[in-house]
Amino acid sequence: MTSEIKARDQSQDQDQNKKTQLNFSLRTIVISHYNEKARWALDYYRIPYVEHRSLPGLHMISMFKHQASSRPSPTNTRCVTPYLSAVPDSSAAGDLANEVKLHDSTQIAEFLSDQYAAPPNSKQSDSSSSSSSSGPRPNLYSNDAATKAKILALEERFGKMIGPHVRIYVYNEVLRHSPKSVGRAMGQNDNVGRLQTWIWTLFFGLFSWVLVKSLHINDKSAARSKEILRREFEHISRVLESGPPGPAYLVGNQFTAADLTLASLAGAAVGIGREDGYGAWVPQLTKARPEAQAFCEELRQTTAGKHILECYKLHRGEKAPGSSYGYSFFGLW
Ligand SMILES: N[C@@H](CCC(=O)N[C@@H](CS)C(=O)NCC(=O)O)C(=O)O
Repeated sequence: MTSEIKARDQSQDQDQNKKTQLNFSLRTIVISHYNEKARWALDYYRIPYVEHRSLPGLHMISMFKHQASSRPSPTNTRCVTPYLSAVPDSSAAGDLANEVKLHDSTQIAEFLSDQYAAPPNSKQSDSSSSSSSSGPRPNLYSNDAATKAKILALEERFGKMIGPHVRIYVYNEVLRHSPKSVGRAMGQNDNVGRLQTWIWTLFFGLFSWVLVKSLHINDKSAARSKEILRREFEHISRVLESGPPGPAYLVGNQFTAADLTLASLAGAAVGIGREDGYGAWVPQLTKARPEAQAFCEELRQTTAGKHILECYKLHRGEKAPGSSYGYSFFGLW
């Protein structure tokens, strides 16, 4: 390595450090796949953050003071998660006018990539870096406008065609067809503070009923979602199979926000869990009803399914060093 490259790398690392002088706090519904996307983007750029985790329904309490200005979609409330806030550390201590507030996983990934990706033409910018490589990570959105538009279009597609259908399909299995203990376990396994665990365990029947009713979860909607997922996996498999020679990614030969979005939103459908890097304990379809296990296995065998498993293996990595969990109410919430 020449001294010129070394000096450039050092200055990039210093630049990175300067930028991490923002204090990041992420409010999540801990098990949610859209929240996994935001967590993954933070972990990918190794940005330390405090995660304030909630369970579905109880997130309204955690998000009460941080609501979005409007409902992003008919299936969301103004308490929608993920919610990322970034407050400058020393330069403007306490100056909340400079606070960054983002209520959408794509906006979060784009913001982090803009701020923390390796600069164009640097040695890291065009490599297909795995989670173990050091130095700033490549841009998740590409520096080329046409490529970025493609990535954003795929993200939007997955946000509509995968995210909501994985939610309906998985909730139908877990809340309506699995033993109650599996649904209750979402509030256990170190997912949240102790008070939330108690409330969830005690009132699980009520939470489950509200989720099922409000998200219109039943066998008919789940069957429709299952079919949509099956078709979407076929489509994604074709995209991956028709790509340029070299490592198979959705856009070009490099891991981008399109792959990250697909892997986070569809992970639960192919049985991804905490041991694969998912940032929470989630019920495993591999342990659900035989028909759910069979569908999980069917998806895992597709090119798209294999790609998701591979993305977790190569790019999910660990929680960003220096990150922690935020608790309130005497450490119980
Ligand atoms: N388009 C949004 C969707 C986020 C979303 O659907 N969040 C769900 C969790 S899976 C949520 O917070 N629902 C509860 C609510 O809206 O109050 C994103 O990508 O961030």
